[in-house]
Amino acid sequence: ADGLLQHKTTQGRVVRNHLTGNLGRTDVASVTQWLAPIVWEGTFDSTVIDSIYKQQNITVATTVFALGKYTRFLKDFLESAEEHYFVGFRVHYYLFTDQPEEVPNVKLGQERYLTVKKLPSMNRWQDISMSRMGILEKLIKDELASEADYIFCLDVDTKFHGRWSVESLGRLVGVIHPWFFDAPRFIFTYERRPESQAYIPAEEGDYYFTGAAFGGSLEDVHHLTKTCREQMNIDIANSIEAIWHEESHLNKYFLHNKPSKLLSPEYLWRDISMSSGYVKIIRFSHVAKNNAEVRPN
Ligand code: 2GW
Ligand code: MN
Repeated sequence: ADGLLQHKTTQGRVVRNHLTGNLGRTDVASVTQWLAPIVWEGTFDSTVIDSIYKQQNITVATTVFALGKYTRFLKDFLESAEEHYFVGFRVHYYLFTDQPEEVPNVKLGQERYLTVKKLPSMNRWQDISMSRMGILEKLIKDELASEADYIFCLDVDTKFHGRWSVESLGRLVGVIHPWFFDAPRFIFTYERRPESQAYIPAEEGDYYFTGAAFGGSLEDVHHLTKTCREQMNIDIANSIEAIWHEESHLNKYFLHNKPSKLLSPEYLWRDISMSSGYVKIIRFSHVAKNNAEVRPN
């Protein structure tokens, strides 16, 4: 009887048909109201999805900024990425720093590349964080077109602990903020002042996304970074700074430009000492950092 319900794929793997599919989660939503998948452990088959992308010869540009004392995070970031991030696929890191001499010498695997770009030092950390949008906009436009297919933009005070790979790819990809994935909308820390371009009214908004990780196709991420940069410039002209800086503008952008794929907080957890029954595997997390020690002001 099982023969009717199953068939063999070309790889010879037995899969169930659409009526008896064995993938999925019942404890968390794995699709949005606009039918974008929300990627959780248990919602995809890594062997199947790897074999699809293996045929495509893709390059994933990955940007990270490390200015001032944040260069200390680079070693763990890069070493853990080499262990867990798009393993077996071509990755090109673009690392922006004011101190190229502090970039550690991390051994990269085959088809893994690192380009270091020098930036001037900045005094205000809010400027570091917010200037990323304009710098990424320019990188994508001037350099990436013939170099990469997808891009992810990541915080550096982070580390990989588990697989982050092709299951995360999509046209426009947002990561649900680990503090708010189980919170009701009124808790979300969207910008609430109508004077800011990042303003989101109380009755709007679907998810609260982190600024620490986002990505997608070059075209879509270019439009995202350009829009956020423009909106932040309008705010500057109006002498207002959004509560969570470019993260607030990113959330506004995603409200009107729905991500085509969402990544669960497995893809940016708070720090590994924290746990949640929903998060079966921590793939990427913030590292616990001593703010007083690493932040200049
Ligand atoms: C220095 C003082 C205070 C805060 C940040 C910095 C700082 C940040 C720095 O001295 N050098 C530096 O390279 N950065 C870069 O900015 C670095 O890539 C870092 O990961 C990123 C964001 O700063 P971070 O990680 O300290 O902020 P979080 O983890 O509290 O970030 C969330 O909120 C930010 C906006 O306020 C961003 O949206 C960020 O993406 C979010 O994760
Ligand atoms: Mn961070």
